[in-house]
Amino acid sequence: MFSKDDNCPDQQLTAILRQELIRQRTKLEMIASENFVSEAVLRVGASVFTNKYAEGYPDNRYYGGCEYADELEALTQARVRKIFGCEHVNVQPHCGSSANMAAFFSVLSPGDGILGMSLSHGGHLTHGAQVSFSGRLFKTEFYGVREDTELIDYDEVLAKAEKARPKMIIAGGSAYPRTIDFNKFKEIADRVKAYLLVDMAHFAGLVAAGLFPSPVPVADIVTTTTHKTLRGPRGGLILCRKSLAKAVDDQIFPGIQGGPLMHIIAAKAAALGEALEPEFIDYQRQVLKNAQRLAVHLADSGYRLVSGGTDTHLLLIDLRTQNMTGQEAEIALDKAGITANKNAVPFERQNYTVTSGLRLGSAALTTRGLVERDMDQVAEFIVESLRHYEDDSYLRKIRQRVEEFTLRFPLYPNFDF
Ligand code: DSN
Repeated sequence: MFSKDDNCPDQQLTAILRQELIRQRTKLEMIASENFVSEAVLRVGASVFTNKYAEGYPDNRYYGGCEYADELEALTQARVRKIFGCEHVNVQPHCGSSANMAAFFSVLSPGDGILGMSLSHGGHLTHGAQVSFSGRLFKTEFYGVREDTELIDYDEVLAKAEKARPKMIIAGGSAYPRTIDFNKFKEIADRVKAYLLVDMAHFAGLVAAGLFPSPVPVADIVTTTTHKTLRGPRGGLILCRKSLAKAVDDQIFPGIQGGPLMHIIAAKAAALGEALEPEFIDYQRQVLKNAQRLAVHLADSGYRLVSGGTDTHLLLIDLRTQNMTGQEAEIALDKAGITANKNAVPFERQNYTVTSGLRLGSAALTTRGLVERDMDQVAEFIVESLRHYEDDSYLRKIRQRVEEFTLRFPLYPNFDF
């Protein structure tokens, strides 16, 4: 990232970077797993720590010159412990997938059983899907939501756990809009002597602000990404009790990763510093209010929301009653300047490249400064775009209105390429 006064000599690269900045500025970002980091986090993520190899852990490295890397990693760990109250944290995972992989490998062996939430019911690829390492290496069973309430079916979780006797149960996911009862999961896990892993990637920011139940005191291991509601750089974390610390650390390095990305760890520290400020709680409260306002507006406009609404930053529209696919909706919204993603809905009949759902999130728009009345306008843009999803010239007109609307919420005003 360059300031307006800097000159980047690589014109070809500059053009791409500039276009992406313009895209982010002029569209409405509603992918539930995305956010906009602060300018401070951006700058720190581009620091000289990108030059440093630091395999190992603080005070136990395989390279010289790690004294400041040690200080940085210890500071980042301390901030995670302060925010989430965990006994131990590994701040090195490059992403959520590697955090989950290391968490699995720390207590499981290939061939062991796992029980995770089905992808189409809101789970995640790394919770046992066949196309991911998790489904290839482990014997997977899935639980889902009840057809009537679209809430997690804890009776089914218990029944599946008693039948399959998995060594690990996984809670959390990517498209489940409701609160999760971690105590119930723990009771079930204890009953079958399984580990409980909670993947809190989506709602970690809400947990940090005390607005969503914390899995940390309950679960054996908690994984998260840092770039969703937590509003940090792209990356992961693993939180656990002291008794599992060595097993987890050994699986991140040397188990599955090499040198940690120290510049990203620095950016994690910067974001965690922001999460410790009182304004972060205000931000997360607004994230919830914005998601709820969007949900109400869409429901009033005739759209069916999976589970009827949301307790989090995300909501999932079931488009089956509109005779539209998720793919069609995603494309239409993109033409209108709204970025979102198609998503499977519970009891999905379409394949994963088409789907019957559309997932929307409020975290990124809230960072841009939108409040409830602005979400009404956003909901109107969405409703109009979906109504006219086959009319490109209409969608182009909405695109112009969206662009004008985004000018009211400046993004990275001090940056340019
Ligand atoms: N791919 C992320 C999401 O969009 O939810 C999860 O890793």
